[in-house]
Amino acid sequence: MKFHVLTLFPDMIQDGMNTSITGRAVENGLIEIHAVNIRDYTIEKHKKVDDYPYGGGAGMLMQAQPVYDAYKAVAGEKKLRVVYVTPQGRVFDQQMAGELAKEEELVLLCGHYEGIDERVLEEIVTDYVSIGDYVLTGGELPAMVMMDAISRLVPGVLNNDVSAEFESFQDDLLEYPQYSRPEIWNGKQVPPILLSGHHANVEKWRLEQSILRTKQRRPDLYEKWRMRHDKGGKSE
Ligand code: 4G4
Repeated sequence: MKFHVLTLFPDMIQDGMNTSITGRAVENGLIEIHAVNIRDYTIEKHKKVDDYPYGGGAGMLMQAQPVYDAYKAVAGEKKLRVVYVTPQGRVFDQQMAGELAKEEELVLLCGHYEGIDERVLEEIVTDYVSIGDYVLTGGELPAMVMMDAISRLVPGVLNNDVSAEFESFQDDLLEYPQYSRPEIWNGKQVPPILLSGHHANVEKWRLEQSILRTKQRRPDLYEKWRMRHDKGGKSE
C-alpha cells in the first residue's frame, strides 16, 4: 500500500508513521509513506499558500493552485482515490478501513486554517471522510489515524493472522478481556478457564465475554451484531 499525503506539515506525517508497527511496516516495504509538502508547489513568490475567504469571515483558506499542483505531481495521469479528511465527511469506521485497504495507492489531503478553496476539492476529491464529530487544527492526525487503521489490514503488517479481522463472526463485537503473567496480581486471579488448557471452552468464554461487554459498553454495536446474527427477534 502506497500512501501519498498532501500536507503543509510533512515532517509530522513522516515522524508519526515511522514509529512503532507502521514504522516497521515501512522498513519492511509493506507500506510506503510519501508526504508531499503543498508549500513546495506554490507559485507565489513568498511561498504563501493561504488567503482570505471571499465574502469575508474568520480565518484563512488554503488556495486552490498549490493543492492542485501537488496533487498533479503525485497522480500524473493516474486515476487515484483522493480522501479529503474533513469534519464534513462520512465517519470513518472499520468497514471503510477495509475498503480503502484494497487500493494499491491512496492520496490523503490534509486541510489547515479554515479549510481549502472549494473549486480544487470539486476537481480532485473522490471521498470526504471524517474520523469523528470533533474539530482539530489540521487534517494530519486524522490522516494518520486512517493510515494506521488501513495499514494493520495489509497482510504481514501485524504478526498475527489479520484475515481473522474480516471474519464476520466477531464483527461488531468488542474484544474480550485479556490477561498475562502473573497469575495473581494485586490479589486478582486470572479467570481459571484461561488456565485450563481447554481450547474450545476458552473460545466459548471469550465469545460470551465479547457479547456481554458489547451489550454493556456499546449497546449500539450490540444491536447491530444481534440483527446481523438474526437472533429471531426474540428478546434475551
Ligand atoms: C478541512 C476543513 C478533520 C480540514 C476544515 C480535519 C477534524 C477532522 C480541517 C478543517 C480537521 C475530522 C481546520 C476545521 C482540519 N478536524 N473530524 N481539521 N478545520 O476528521
